Amino acid sequence: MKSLNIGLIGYGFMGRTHSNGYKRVNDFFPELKHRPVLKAVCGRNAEKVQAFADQWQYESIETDWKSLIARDDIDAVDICTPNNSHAEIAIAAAAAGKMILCEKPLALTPEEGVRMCEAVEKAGVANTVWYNYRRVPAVTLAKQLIDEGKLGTIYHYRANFLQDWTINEDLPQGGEALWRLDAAAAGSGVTGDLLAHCIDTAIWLNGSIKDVSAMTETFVKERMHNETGKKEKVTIDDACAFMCHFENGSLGLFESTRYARGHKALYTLEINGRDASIRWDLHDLHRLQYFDNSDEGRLKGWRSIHVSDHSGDQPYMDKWWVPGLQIGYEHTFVHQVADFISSLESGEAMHPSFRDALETQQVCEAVLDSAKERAWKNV
Ligand code: 4PW
Repeated sequence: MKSLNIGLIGYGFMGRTHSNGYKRVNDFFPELKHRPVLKAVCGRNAEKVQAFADQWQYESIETDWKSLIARDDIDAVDICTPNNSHAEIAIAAAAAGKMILCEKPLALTPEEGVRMCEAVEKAGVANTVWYNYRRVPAVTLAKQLIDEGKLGTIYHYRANFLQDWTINEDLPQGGEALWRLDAAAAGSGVTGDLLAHCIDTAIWLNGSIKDVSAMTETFVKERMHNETGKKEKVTIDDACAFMCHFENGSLGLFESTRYARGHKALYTLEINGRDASIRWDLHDLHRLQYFDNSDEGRLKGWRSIHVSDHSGDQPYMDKWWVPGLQIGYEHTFVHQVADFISSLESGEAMHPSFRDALETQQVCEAVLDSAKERAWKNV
């Protein structure tokens, strides 16, 4: 068994999901020949980063990401920092010859994304972006059914990502804890944070997006800064909806908001083809809803497929428990680590790569431009 030494930069919510993936992968994917080793975790606050290292059993800590990248004992750099530092860290890590696993969205802008792609491609280092929902078994099954042509010509693609955690007007913005509410750190609001997931899955399942027409809204115009205590203008989009044309001729409708009272993290998608339709819902993530128009008339109806088959026919599920038992959100990260290691071993390309994530970034940019200019925008 070879070691794959991981250097994690940033240790918030995503640092935990990734660390869990590294720790569990070999237990459930015994065929892999590499074992991730939690070599070092990096953060600016030594005390807090040490506490994280102790909890998750990282061997060492760093307080400067440049020192982490310079270490000879790090093979892969995992970037879990706010979005405005992805480009600088990734470009330096690529120059140091490190493999890179980067949190989504890839960058603040497509320009940054292009430089990141050029850096990893020039260095020839393995790279991926954590668009984890591709690796929900039911979503991967949807991909297989679409690729096999079971849906026939696709007419409609619609997706929502709904949350409600910023409705409170007294919620502060910015700083280390609430950087997702600061456009300078995050790039955008729901567009880059939530719709980016929907766009990544959509491009993967249904191909490229040609043009978009969007609207965004910022419902609460001013918030107190989390660290300075001063009231400041809110710079992010609180909600965004857009329609689009896909290159394959189908129409897309996307909506995301953090103002949908009652919804904490509801990602849903539906795809309608000539011959069949597919529906999926993150809150029922092990189920794929499927309507097949070739079913016998009296039995025709939506099937609710519980994706838990153990025979190997349903993606990833043979790795887990026994038929009928399900898995959850955290397993998507275990799957991404497994696929990343397996791509290193087989030499097959890993997806989503930085290049794939750049396409999502370009759609996000077109969406934000379209909303600003109130006009259709080509991607
Ligand atoms: O990437 C997204 C996050 O920023 C996640 O998939 C869900 O929404 C959970 O937290 C936020």
